[in-house]
Amino acid sequence: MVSEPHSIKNLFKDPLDLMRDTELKAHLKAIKLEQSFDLVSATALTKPMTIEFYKNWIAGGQHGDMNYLETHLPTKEDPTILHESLRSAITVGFHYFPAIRPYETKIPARAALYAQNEDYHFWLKEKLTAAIVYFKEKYPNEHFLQYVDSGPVLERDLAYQAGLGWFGKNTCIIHSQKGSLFFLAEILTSLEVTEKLPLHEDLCKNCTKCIDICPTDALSGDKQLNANKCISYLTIESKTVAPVELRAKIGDWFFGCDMCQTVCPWNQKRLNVLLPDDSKKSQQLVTTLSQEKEQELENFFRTILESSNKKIQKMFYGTPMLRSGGFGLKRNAMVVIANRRMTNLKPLIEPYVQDAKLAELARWTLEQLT
Ligand code: B12
Repeated sequence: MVSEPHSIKNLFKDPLDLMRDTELKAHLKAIKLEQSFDLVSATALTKPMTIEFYKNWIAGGQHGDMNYLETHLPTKEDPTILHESLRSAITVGFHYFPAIRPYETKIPARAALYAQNEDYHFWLKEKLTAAIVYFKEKYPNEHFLQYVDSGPVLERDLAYQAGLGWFGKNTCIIHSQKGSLFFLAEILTSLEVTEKLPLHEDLCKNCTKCIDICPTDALSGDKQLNANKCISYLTIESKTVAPVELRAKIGDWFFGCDMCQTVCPWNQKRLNVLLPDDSKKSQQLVTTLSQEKEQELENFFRTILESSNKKIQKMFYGTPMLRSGGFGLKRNAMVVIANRRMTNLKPLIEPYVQDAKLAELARWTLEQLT
């Protein structure tokens, strides 16, 4: 189903090393250096190679209640809807581990590695803006539009086409040197990019570690993720409470999940050097904590359960956790409290039995604590 006009031989290579267009390459190298991007490349803005997979995924309801993914379909298929002049995409990868923009108070609950940075939608956009200033100086008559995550752009497909990595079995874009713990972002432009860089060869081969470790079986096969079951969806994007059969499987993940990435052999180099203990812990569904850390976690959940949703929004302003809002973070706290059997917090759960949206989950949590 994937149309592949490119050759596939980008093995262990920085895509810029493969680029023959010397003018473009010089500019991309300059912005890479100035903005400390890990990966930079460019590709023509044609119909995405994997759009049929996207369509089938949506048609199969695998996107849960992320309705915006349905709305985005026409624009993802034809990005010139955004602006008729658009011809190409400059696509970048920027690592989020180790945290490059950690926020002041590290939260004691288990959160995905990307969420340990300030909200990247702001600071990564600033980097793209600076790169656009650079390009505008060189090409004042061309158009440049920046996108980070939330736009109607099929980011992984563009990254794949530009040689930034391959689609891993966990669906993440993985690069043989950089792993997958990086954000993607793009500058869509009217500049013409005609060169087709070789695609990065799929190096997952026979490995199925990500599929095997996923506690909720969200990965149903090679490059197939059912968001309805993904812990990341259940704790970040979902607007409802996780189905009962999945709650225990969420373990003590409070916000997002990284298990399909921390188990990946292509991330081990980075993880082992920089996070020797925690990377091992992250293979556990419920992590073992020292008494002191357990107390910190208890205090943290106390604050969440005792605060109004408005106050929670203020507390998490500027962090990715704001995305879940007060309802979402209270929901996530209850699941972790149940799975860690944090019985001291029972009295704080009890009032939620009257809550319009959290009553059923509160009752379930109390049952787990008896
Ligand atoms: C919706 C969304 C989610 C959803 C759905 C995830 C998903 N896999 O789609 C949820 C909330 C679950 C989620 C979770 C995460 N997300 Co997210 N998410 C997005 C978002 C907004 C849209 C993704 C999308 O369009 N999905 C549609 C489905 C169909 O895509 P897909 O599952 O990747 O499927 C593709 C492949 O399977 C491929 N394919 C299928 N079969 C075949 C066969 C062949 C031969 C080939 C070549 C390809 C192929 O085609 C499909 C379509 O492209 C993007 C940003 C964006 N604008 O693109 C970020 C994005 C994908 N997420 C990102 C991140 C960091 C995460 C998390 C790691 C966060 C976390 N730790 O909690 C997890 C990872 C979970 C996972 N394994 O994917 C990064 C990924 C960076 C990278 N290196 O890949 C992105 C790009 C955001 C960003 N700007 O950095 N995310």
